[in-house]
Order: sequence, then structure tokens, then C-alpha cells
Amino acid sequence: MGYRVAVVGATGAVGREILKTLHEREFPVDEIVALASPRSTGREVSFGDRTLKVQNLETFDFAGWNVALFSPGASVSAIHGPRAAKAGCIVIDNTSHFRMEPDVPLVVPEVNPNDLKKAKRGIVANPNCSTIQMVVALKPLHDLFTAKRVVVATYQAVAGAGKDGMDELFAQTKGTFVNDPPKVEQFQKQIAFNCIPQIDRFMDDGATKEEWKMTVETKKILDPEIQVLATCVRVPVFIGHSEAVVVEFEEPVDLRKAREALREAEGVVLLDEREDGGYVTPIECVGEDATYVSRLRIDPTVPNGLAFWCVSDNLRKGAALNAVQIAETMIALDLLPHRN
Ligand code: 11C
Repeated sequence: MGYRVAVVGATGAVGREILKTLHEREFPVDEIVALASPRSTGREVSFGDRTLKVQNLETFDFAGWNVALFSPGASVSAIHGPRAAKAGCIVIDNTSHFRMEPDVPLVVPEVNPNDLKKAKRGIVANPNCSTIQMVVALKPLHDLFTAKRVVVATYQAVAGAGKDGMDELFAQTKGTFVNDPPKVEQFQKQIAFNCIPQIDRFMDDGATKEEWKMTVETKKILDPEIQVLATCVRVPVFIGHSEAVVVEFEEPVDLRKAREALREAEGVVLLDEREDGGYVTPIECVGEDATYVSRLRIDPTVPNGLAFWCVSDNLRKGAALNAVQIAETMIALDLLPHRN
């Protein structure tokens, strides 16, 4: 017996990726519905070789539906997530709205699957993409040596800002060759041929909200004792976030053991050849499920320091895949009831 599955925000970049991921991974679907705002009602989206007509989220009754994967805006999730949960449908929400609420687990299945047992409100939050790939890579190292401080610089793709962000990079890049002045709408400055050290709005302490998310989400998922300083930068890459991560551990770091642990870790591919091109770049991780770790080396400037580079497809492991894996893990843990 399969599940009745709703995909909310089905016309967005992440919503479409969720539909694709559910189909590719042969998620046990009995019935599927694509939902979006009234503006998108009637549009069509693909689910394998089927075409789904998008229905109106605002009037949709979640009673009898088992699980809803949400990726609309945070304000939409704030209204319709609790409404779906109240109707008995488990909500897996991709937005930032519920992440830091104490009774909502924030889950990366390779890292803290058992937190799913704490989903008493029927809502589970999917972390921010830049956090997900970092904690997947950190987990096996933390288990070995206990991370206490992380300094990370990110190089984040425009897909993080959705389809409009990707369109803006494309238009500005093309415009450069035909002498069209760049239109700046989605980002704070021109993104084509540039880097922008701001993702999301500024907080009172001078950090941006994206940087704050990496700090508080890592604590909630991995260990509340870990200190994280992040500098998040938007770069002119379409898909795939990259991160340069430097970690200080409690225990001395054994590089051989670190490599072994990363090789064996679920969700991680270690590709680190210490020669020209012997590392993974974002363009190579598009459409892939793994978090790729490269450039692993001792940081000799601090006691017990280790540095690495990691990349992952921010639409897949950073959003859609992680959400689908949460649903799969809930099935494995017997936490996704059939209520129809
Ligand atoms: C970006 N990380 O790259 C953001 C997108 O909290 O889920 C995802 C925002 C979030 O712009």
C-alpha cells in the first residue's frame, strides 16, 4: 500500500525537483496532487511521464492525504502547513518558517534521523541548502574528533534564489555580449561576472540571515556546542553550492582516519586527488545526490584543525532530495501513518 502525496509549491524550481525526485526514487505513491497559489492553478507539471494539473492550495482539503512536501514561500507555509498538519497530513516543509521552533524537528537523514520521532505537531523542517551539505560532511568528522568551531565561506549558486535568480544571471550574461545594460532585480548588485557577499537581509550584528541560518541550524541538527562563523557569497553559478570549511576539533585530527570516515559516510563522496583537477566543482555535481568533499588537509595554524572543500546540488540534496529522504526515513521508522 502506497501513500497519498501532495506537493505544495509545485511550479517552483524546488517543487518540480521534488516531483522528479519522488518519481526517480520510486517513492510509494498511490495518488499525487500538485498544489500552488491561485495564480498557478491550472498550469501543468510533470511527474514521470504523467502530466499533473496544478490545483489551488488555498481551497485544497488535506484530510485523507498522508504527506505534503511544501516548498512555497515561508509566509504560505506558515498558513497552510499547520492547516495540513491539523487535517492529519504529515508536513515536510522546505521553507525557513518552522525550522527553529523547538517542537519541529530539523532533519538531515544522514545526520539526525531519530529527531523525526519528535515531530509531535506533524511538521518536520528541511534545513537551508548551505547547512545541509556542510553537516553531511561534518557529521563523520564530528563523530571522530568532536568539532568545536567552524569557519565557512560559501560560494552559492543563483538557483538558491529560484528560477527568477537563474533567469537574471542568464539575462545579464547574455546582455553583456549585446551591450544591454544589466537589470538588477533579484540580487543586490549585478551577479553576472561578479560575486555578492550578501544572501538574504542583514541582521543587527552585521551577519546576514543566511549566515545566521548556518550557525543556528548546525547547532540544532548536529551539536548545540559547535560555534559557526559563516560568510555567505552569491556567485555566478547556476546550480550547485560550494563551501570552503575550516574546522577546529577537540581531539587531534588523524588525516587517514578522517579520509576513511568520509569514504564510508552515507551521502558523502570523497574525491580528493591532490593533483590538477583532482577535486569536484559545482558544475560537476548538478543532478547528483551526494555531497562531494575535496581538498581535505590539516590546518596547521590552529591546534586540531582541518580544512576541506565541499559541493552539492542545492536543488537536490539542498532541498528536494533531503525532503524526500525525510519522508522515506519516516516510512522506515514507522512514522508515516496511512490515514486514508
Ligand atoms: C539561497 N540558501 O541560496 C538560500 C535559499 O532558507 O531555505 C534557501 C533559503 C532557505 O539563496
